[in-house]
Amino acid sequence: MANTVTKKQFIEDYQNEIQSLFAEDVNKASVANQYHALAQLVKRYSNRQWTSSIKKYDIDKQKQVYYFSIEFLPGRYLKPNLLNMNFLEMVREGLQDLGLDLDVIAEQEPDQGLGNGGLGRLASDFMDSMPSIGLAAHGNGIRYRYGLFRQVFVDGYQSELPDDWLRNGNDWEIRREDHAVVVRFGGNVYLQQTESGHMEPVYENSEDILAVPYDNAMIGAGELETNNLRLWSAELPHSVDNEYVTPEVRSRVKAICRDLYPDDSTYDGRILRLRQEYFFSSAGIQSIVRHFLDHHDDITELPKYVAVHINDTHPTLVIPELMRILVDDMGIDWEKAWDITTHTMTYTNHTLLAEALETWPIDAIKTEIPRIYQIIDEINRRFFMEMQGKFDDNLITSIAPIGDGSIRMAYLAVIGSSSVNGVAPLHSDLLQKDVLKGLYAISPEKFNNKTNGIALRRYVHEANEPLAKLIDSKLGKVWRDQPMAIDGLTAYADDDQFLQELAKVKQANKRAFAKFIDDKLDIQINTDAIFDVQIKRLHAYKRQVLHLFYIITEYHRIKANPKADFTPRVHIFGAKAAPSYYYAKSVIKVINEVANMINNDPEVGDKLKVVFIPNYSVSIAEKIIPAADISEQISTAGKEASGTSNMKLMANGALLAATLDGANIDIIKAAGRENEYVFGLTTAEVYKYYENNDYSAQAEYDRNPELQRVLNSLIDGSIPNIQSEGWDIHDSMLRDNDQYFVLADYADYVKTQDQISHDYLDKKAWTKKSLANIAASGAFSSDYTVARYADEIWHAPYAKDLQLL
Ligand code: 26Q
Repeated sequence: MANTVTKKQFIEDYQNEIQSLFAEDVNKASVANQYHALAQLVKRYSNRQWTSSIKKYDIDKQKQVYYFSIEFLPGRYLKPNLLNMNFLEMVREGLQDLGLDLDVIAEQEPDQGLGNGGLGRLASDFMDSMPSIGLAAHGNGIRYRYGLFRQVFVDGYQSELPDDWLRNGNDWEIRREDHAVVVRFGGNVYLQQTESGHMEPVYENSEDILAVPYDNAMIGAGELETNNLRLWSAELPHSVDNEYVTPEVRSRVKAICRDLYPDDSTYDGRILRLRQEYFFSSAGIQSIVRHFLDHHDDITELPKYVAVHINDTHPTLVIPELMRILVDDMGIDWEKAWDITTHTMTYTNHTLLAEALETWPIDAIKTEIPRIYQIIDEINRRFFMEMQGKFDDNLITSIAPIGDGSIRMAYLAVIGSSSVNGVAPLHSDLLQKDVLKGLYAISPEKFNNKTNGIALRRYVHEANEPLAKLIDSKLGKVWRDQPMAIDGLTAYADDDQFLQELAKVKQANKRAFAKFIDDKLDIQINTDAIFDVQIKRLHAYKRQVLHLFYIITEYHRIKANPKADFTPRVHIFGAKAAPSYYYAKSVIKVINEVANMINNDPEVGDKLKVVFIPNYSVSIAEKIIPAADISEQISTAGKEASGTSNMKLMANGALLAATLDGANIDIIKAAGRENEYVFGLTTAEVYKYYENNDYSAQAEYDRNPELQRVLNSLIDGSIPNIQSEGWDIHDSMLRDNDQYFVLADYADYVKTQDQISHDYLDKKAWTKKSLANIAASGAFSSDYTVARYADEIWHAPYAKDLQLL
């Protein structure tokens, strides 16, 4: 039931909240305290719905979904929560009456950056959509003491500082020590026969760690339902006499939840990461089984009432952990336990990069979680037994959970689940044909696609209020509730007045963004320029260098011909590099130095600016996206599983400059190719180069003088203040034969960018394209995505009548 609170009531409650928390009057309180009190009050308002959702799920025995993810990237909660409670306007006005500004107060909230990028943010978008469609689905993750590092630039180089997000406390969470569970690591384990005849494990010298949950309300739109995001924190068990605990033991426990691993692209088999994975997998499964048994008698009915989702391979240990509980703790036979487990588990893959597939050395698993090792070994043994005779031995060996001295997490996840999905049609297709080919051969029925989606409430309704209100003025509010209804905007494609209003909204957003950049970085940008945006993690396959090469090309052209016509551009980057990713850090340095060179060249003036915004985060994304004209989605075809910034930017009226990769393909289909800028090699062409092994970066270089000038400029001293970084890029292109086909796509990219510069001058035609993108964005609402997961993967009911496509 949605809350109703009048403005008058809110003002009184808020004054009381500040009084009781801080013993001062509203206007005397610091902005920080104004924020804390507001968050506390919103939490109080929302708690009633939370309790009632959870109670109702239990009474109705509604199927519960548990979404396990080692990362969640919520950003801020205040405004999205107010929006979903339908309190945004009321609170804004109430605060105004008190002489306060909601937007100023909201800026006080630290981002919760408990994720690296796309995967973690997708999990948080799902957390918004699930209660919004009335689906009983809860998150399970880790409460990292420090989130993703804070990025600063020192002399153009990335430097990493700790993200101390909990310094002033977290107003949203509730610590629930009464729901803590013990997670067991290490020691020795052997099996002993019990009196009743079954084998029971006996543990010696194990390390017992207390997992304490912190619960966070996930408030659905209109407060349809409120679900739980449970983040676990590691502590010493109370049974351990604290006085006798050595500092070493204490710090081993603390280490588990201290840091988020900041690498999202290359697999790094550090033991602490394995401990993190088992820690939250075990804690989550224990608490699910405990809760289930409080409300049900028959554990064999688990798959009917519970679905456990494995978000990428990081939580794969939920599979052997559930087996352990069923077999060891509950005395269920293996076959029955395996049947329960495989019908409960479902898995999503998020990557096509071979180097990112997780494997763990057998020895590491044996040492850290010996009983889990025995269980995986048994899963592996039975897998061989079941498959032998049915399939070729080489095939079986190549896809077994254990092989080459390692546990292969993706294979274990597929074998232990009833569903395996990719995150865009191309990606799902390549999983079947390439990455998981062998497993597809033995169980094709498990494989399916679920195209990613985004929380339009955050990225449009909240982050771009002027656009949302303009849409309301034509369509009413129906599109907020039924996102596909936004395609009603196509009726205004020839309405000059509407197009002008739309252009005005974009212009106002660009001015607001320009002010932000001026205040923050002291860079002045021309709001008549094309705002050309690339915001995502820094990775070779995402090809920020291709974008950089175009910028250098533009610069060379201006210098060669300073008087020529030029459509002004502002190139905007936001990107963090993994601290150990040497090449990515060189790219950051070079972009920063090219920015310095261009931004300070009086001959360039207002025509060209390059802005690299440090510390890209969810809250910064919310400032950039509404102001974007061009969305750079230029990964090598066949490498980006889906992408999600592509969807966020199109929903805000940016046009794609894109390769045919990931969900770009689906966006292009939905909005119409004539409304995007598509270029570059196709996946088939890329694979052909792999097969024939006949790609020559040198040949690309040799045939294109403009490209030669770009590459030469990296190493001939013309970019001030770079050292070996220019060579790093140059070498990756010519010495290492350009693994990601940057040079192959350069000419087509430049041509496409030039077309953009030309087309932008026709304001009306441009705005029409922008409108086509906005009107096509409804299909990418994560409300639909989670509804499809619910229908086709989890078989879980939800209340909302969403007209599915
Ligand atoms: C693995 C092992 C050890 C340490 C870290 C990791 C790790 C951490 C994060 C591996 C991968 C990630 C994140 C991957 C990711 O964000 N993938 C993106 O997922 C998006 C949502 O599906 C897609 O849109 C993107 O295409 C995909 O790159």
